[in-house]
Amino acid sequence: MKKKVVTKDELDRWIREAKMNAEFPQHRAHGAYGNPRIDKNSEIICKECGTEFGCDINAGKDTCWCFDYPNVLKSKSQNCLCKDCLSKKIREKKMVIKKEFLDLGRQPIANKFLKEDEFNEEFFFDLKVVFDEDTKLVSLKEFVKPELMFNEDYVYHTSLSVPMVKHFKEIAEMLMKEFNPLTVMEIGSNDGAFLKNWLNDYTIGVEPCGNFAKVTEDMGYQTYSEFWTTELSEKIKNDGHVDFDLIYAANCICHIQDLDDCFSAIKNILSKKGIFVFEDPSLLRMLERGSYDQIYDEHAHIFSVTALDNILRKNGLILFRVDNLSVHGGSNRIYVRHANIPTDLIPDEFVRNNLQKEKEFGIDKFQTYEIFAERVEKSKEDLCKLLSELKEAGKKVVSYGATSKSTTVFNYCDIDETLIECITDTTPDKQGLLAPGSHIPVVDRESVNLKDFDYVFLGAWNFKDSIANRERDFIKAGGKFITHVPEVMEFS
Ligand code: DWN
Repeated sequence: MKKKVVTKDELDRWIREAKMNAEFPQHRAHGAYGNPRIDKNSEIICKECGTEFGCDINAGKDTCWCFDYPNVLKSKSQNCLCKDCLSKKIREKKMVIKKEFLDLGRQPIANKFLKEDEFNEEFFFDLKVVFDEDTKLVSLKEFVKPELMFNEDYVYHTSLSVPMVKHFKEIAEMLMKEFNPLTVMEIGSNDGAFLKNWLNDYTIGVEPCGNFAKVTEDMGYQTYSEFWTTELSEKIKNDGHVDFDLIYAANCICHIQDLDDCFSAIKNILSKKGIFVFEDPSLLRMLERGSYDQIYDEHAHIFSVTALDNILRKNGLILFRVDNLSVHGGSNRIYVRHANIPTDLIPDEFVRNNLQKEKEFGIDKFQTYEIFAERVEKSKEDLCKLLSELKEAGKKVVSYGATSKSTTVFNYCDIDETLIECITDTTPDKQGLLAPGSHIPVVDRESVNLKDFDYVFLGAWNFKDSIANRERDFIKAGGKFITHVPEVMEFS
């Protein structure tokens, strides 16, 4: 069943409605019309568990503590509930309180590079971010239809990134050595950078982008060109595959909107002693570095270990190891097994350390996200100011890497061709097209002499060191880099 998302606005509306309902002598914030057991004092009896609890209305106040919760008792015959029973009811009804903390404005599909004659049809949505008080998960308020993002035209080729190819070879070798799995499945197998390290007789891929599914099929790996769902896990079983000893996913699980379905699909097809390993950008690193551009349409969620621990448990899985990685601006690799099958894979000290570190940072507190939002606004102000000043001074700026992340930055900060002349990118499928929303031209790195520019904005700031090293001549010639992570600055 899909979760009903309760936004702050809806909550405010409920509170207003509840206040209006207070015209009745009895308290009825949750449809509790005519509670027959209102005592003379402020205590009333919980209809569900029979315990006495305090009612602020009965105590003579204008509002009650329960006005802060969604109105889940629709029937007029239902009476007031104590806090515990009300929370349980809210959970049962799958209503979750999600509080909005960040608005990154109108945004396009981050990887939909386009031609001029496609401008009229360009899709935009409101990129807002919410915090789930229950699970502590950070997600987009409005999800974009997966088919609009992940289809035949998807342009991010893992194998075009030399550091990422090395990364996947190393992780495959480590998993082989430490866990020795016989059967392997990768979810989000892209162009096979991870799969190719495994024997194709025992390894399959799942990849909704048809262009990439074809690549791995051609490499000899059976590839299901579908989105990962419980239904697909059933289909794979029905096709005769035995349960998998290793299920791996990199930069993919955070793309999946319905996490309960995703994890129950994993549980359905993971062998008894099997492990599920996935890596995605770390929420803690994003908050620490102010890298708000990790937020875009594809990233339905930005994971903390805390939220994953909560959601995995809910789905009968348990997290037993966490590796902190530097890739993609700071990621976590999460190791998971079945919760109810005893093994020697018990949660290690890194799990405890990560949970502790996140707690100390305040990852479970809404206020942390309000502070982050202020930092994001400041980053926008600083970047706009810097680029406008450079423009006025007649300086030329080029961007390096037409990344998904820079789609967020350019659209949030209203940066267009007047401030950044073009973007260089090594991906042939992006070259010759215009960047989503900002419509800044994307060109081949080889076609540009960086020395014709005064400044290079690092769209791919996560590869800062390797880019700066490769482009030493630009620096030697007096050129400067600009980055917005951890704050807007120039460096050379
Ligand atoms: O999860 C995702 C991650 C793994 O990759 C996706 N949802 C999409 C993508 O995000 P991204 O586009 O922000 O990723 P990168 O790896 O930071 O950027 C890649 C782009 O930058 C490519 O188009 C290649 C380009 N690039 C370049 O032109 N020169 C990258 C480097 C390092 C370079 O030197």
